[in-house]
Amino acid sequence: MNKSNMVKTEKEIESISKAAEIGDACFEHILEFIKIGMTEKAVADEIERFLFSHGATGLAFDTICVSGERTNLPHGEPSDKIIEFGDFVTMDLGAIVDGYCGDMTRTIAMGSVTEEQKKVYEVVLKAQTEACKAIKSGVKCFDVDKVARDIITEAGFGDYFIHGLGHGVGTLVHESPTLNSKSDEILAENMVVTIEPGIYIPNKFGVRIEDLAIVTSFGIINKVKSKKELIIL
Ligand SMILES: [Mn+2]
Repeated sequence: MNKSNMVKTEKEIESISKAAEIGDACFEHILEFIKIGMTEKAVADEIERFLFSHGATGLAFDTICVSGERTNLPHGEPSDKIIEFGDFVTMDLGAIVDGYCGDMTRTIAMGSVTEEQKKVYEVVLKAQTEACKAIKSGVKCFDVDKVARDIITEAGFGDYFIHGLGHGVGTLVHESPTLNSKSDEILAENMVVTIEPGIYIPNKFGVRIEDLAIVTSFGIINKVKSKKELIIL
């Protein structure tokens, strides 16, 4: 992909912004909808129903809704597992609007969290917010990845951040630039990228927080407005 395709036009950004807005509305709706005792599939179905009934013409990717131990699967498919008290639930969703993709992820807790869950969540949140602050035009992708990775590594969870920080988004949900530890691509104004660090602890749980943002010369314009602080329902 050449640079001119990575840099989005105003119109493209408008479409991606609309997709992100539908995603935010969907997440707000799901916070009311989701209950202990539902299956992951039931929640994923409701996410998709909402996206389509609020202007999506398609899905950017197969909706992810995983709970409990299954939150340690970054690309887990929604299953018949019942959402239980004490579970983390990770939802990764994206509408398509005018052919352009949305992409956002939130992890929420059902009922209560352990100290360990809280700790891991706070580390991912810090990595995510600091990486957001590090992004602007002229910055190399691996340097942004490093901001998040260093925070997670210093907290002792480096082995569990098993993917890159993010990726470009456009007509495809995964486009250039690639934000990972090896990518020396340079961010430019009006690129649209995700910021999505995660920690996935085998046999325990995982946390991922993902925003979708426009790169500018002064920082990002974050298109995902949903709350990032830990939500315990
Ligand atoms: Mn993504």
